[in-house]
Amino acid sequence: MFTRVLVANRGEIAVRVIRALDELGIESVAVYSEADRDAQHVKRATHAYLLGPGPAAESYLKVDKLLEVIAESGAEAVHPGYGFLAENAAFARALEDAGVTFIGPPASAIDAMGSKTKARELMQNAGVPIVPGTTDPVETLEDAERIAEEIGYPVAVKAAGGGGGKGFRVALEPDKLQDAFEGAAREGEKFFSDATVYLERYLPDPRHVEVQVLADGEGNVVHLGERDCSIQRRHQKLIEESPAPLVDAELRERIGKIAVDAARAVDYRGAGTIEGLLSEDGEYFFLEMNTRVQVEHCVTEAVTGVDIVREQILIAAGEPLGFGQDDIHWHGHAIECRINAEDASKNFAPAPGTVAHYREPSGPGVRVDSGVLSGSEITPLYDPMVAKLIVWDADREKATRRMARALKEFEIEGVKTLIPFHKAIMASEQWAKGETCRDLIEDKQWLKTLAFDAAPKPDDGEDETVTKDYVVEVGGKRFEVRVHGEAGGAAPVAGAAKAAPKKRERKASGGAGGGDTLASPLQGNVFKVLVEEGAEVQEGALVCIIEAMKMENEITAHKAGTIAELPIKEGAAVKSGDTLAVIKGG
Ligand code: MV4
Repeated sequence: MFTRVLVANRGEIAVRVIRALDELGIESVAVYSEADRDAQHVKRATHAYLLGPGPAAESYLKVDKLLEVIAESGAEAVHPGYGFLAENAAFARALEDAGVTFIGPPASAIDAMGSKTKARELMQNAGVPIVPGTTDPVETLEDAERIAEEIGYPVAVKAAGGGGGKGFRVALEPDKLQDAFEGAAREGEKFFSDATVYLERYLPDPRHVEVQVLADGEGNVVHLGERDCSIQRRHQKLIEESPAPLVDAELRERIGKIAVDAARAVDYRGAGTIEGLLSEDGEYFFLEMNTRVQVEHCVTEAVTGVDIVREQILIAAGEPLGFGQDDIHWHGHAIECRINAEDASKNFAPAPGTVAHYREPSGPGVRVDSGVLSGSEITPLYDPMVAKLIVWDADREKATRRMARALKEFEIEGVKTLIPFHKAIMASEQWAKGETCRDLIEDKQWLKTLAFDAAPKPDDGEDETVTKDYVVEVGGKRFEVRVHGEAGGAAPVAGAAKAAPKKRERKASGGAGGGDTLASPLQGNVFKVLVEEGAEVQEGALVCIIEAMKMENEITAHKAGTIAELPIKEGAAVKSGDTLAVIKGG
């Protein structure tokens, strides 16, 4: 067994891995960027080393620096978590060359699954069902047009280097194919330096159902059942659950076998996930394999009792699996909500900031995996997840009530999060019926109802408005009241405060700067400008796309009118509060 393991990641997954190491009696080595000096993963690890400046390219992605730290710390193995270097075959090989164990699959399996066209061909040869379409790259638009006719519209165009929905476009009809083809290629080039695309039949309203597998070095492969991750927003999963609402024991066995076959076909070792689509008529198709631990692994842990991260470490240390397929039993129902620093009412705009107050829910059946504490900064440098809230209960309905209860207990102040969104989904009829909730997530009017309480206006030097919470007792009954009043004026509640209450809430991080000005709700780079000066726009029309926190954020017009000013350029940086457009009239 290892005596010291380096965790090449940050945030909640680094904490998760450190916990598993601690339970195995293994020392942990954390690494961190300058932005993460006070992070929880750094505090919890046995040892910690600075990698470099905040941007991931100068810290968490810097292979040379990591290799230096690995050597200096004496770590014998590296756990990559998810994201960053987790699916980087070159990193896995560099470790191997340095005589260090990569806690993950062989580099050859990462490579095999990294190219989606190669993976589709391998899977087809292994008898794993793939979505009908091409296994070879589609070189030209003319080829695409011919093949799309054979497949039949609508077709999905996907980037071969992609995955997780990056470089995924749909052409509903022939005259939309060029846009889809070029869009997917452009995104593939941008994110993966690979403009290769392939075509698939587009399945209407499928479920995203994925199967967790574990494989040891002795040829034992087991599956831990499925997770349903159909509730997504722009290919970011928001809610996951296990078991999947539409999967019974028979289907579980069938897709479990498909997943085991897929893993065997690439000589897999460690924990991996077969992602697939379950069509409306119950057909299951392989989509791609994730060769790492996933964000949503916790729901599988809850229903099987298997500690997936511990198993990863044991397998990498050369131990055989301590159980077979017949030892795996599923019990109850688990749901995970990703608590992102995002404002669902503003089209899921990122809402970075400082977590002023933080208190996690607890009680029966509740697990919180998080990397933050009160005072932590959610920076636009990394992904926006503040915490994962996972609940378990005997069945789906009970688990739903437990999730609603835990969401109510969760106290996060200073940054806007998806808590109101999750509360609304848990209370919805669609969720109760086990639907994908796509109609809700894409409904701008519904999302607007999730708006946060109005925050005070920025200080304009004159009649500043402040918000303060008070507890009052009326006839012995306790009430919590929120008072919006003038800062310099008389105390809004008699006797409650002598001095003017201090401004407590952070300035609203979204929406218009007031009047005609459309202000940027976030810091990022202008990816695309979709209007011109002088153009007429409707309220809600797409004005521009700002790339931040690895996401493309659609910024829409806050009112109807004419674009009078448009001081933005594609590729340029914008700060939160910068004017994106001035819209006059309307
Ligand atoms: C698809 C699809 C329909 N047909 N592929 C790919 C990445 C993943 N994030 C979702 N992906 C999809 N691939 C074909 N051929 C529909 C989706 C899809 C989806 C699937 C299940 C549940 C929710 C979804 C949300 C968006 C897209």
